[in-house]
Amino acid sequence: KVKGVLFDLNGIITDSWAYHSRSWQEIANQLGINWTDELEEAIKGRDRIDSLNAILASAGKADEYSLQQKETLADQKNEIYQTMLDKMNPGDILPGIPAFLDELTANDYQMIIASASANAPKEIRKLKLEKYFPLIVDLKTIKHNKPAPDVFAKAAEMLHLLPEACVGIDDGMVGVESINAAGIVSIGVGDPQVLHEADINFESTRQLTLENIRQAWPK
Ligand code: B16
Ligand code: MG
Repeated sequence: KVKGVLFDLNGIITDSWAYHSRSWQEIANQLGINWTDELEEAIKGRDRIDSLNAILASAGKADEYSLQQKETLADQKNEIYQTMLDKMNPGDILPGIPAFLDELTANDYQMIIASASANAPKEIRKLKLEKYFPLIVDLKTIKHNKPAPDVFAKAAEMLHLLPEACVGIDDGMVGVESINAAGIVSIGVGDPQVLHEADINFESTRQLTLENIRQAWPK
């Protein structure tokens, strides 16, 4: 029986993926790298340095930058993102999420944030969701970020639940991969063709209800 729900943050709780994307596009522009839909999907949910490496690799430029130059670029991206983050408020919570969080709380499910983002605690504060998410996986306690299983495996462990007692929700390919690798039922929210590896697909966060999940996954 499912007792715990593990939430990705960017793209599930809030649409800050759009801000991440815009920040990276500014960096790509600056480097003269062409932005494509494929690139966008490939980096969705990847951590900062992995995202930068994927952007550089897409233009065959991965070897042209030293580690230090890459760190500087990653810092620049985070500065752009942080400026956007300053304006984040509860109005930026995605549709359907407040009702879903209340429904889960009323039905005694446990909840935790399993995000690849170092900015997750700040975003939860900005969105005023600390009441639902006193627990956020601390990236310092894991070895490998998504798509490795660590983030979601750690989230289940922090709830003192076995993987089979949890479901994980993510909007990125690497996130769905991470959930699956942890042996947890995966819900992919977004384009089902992109997130075809997910056990359950929803096109929008509006569809996140207990009833819809039970119908899609009767086990
Ligand atoms: P930061 P999620 C991910 O968050 C974002 O989707 C991804 O675009 C970002 O690069 C990554 O966090 C790292 O974020 O630069 O803030 O540490 O979707 O896993 O909640
Ligand atoms: Mg995400």
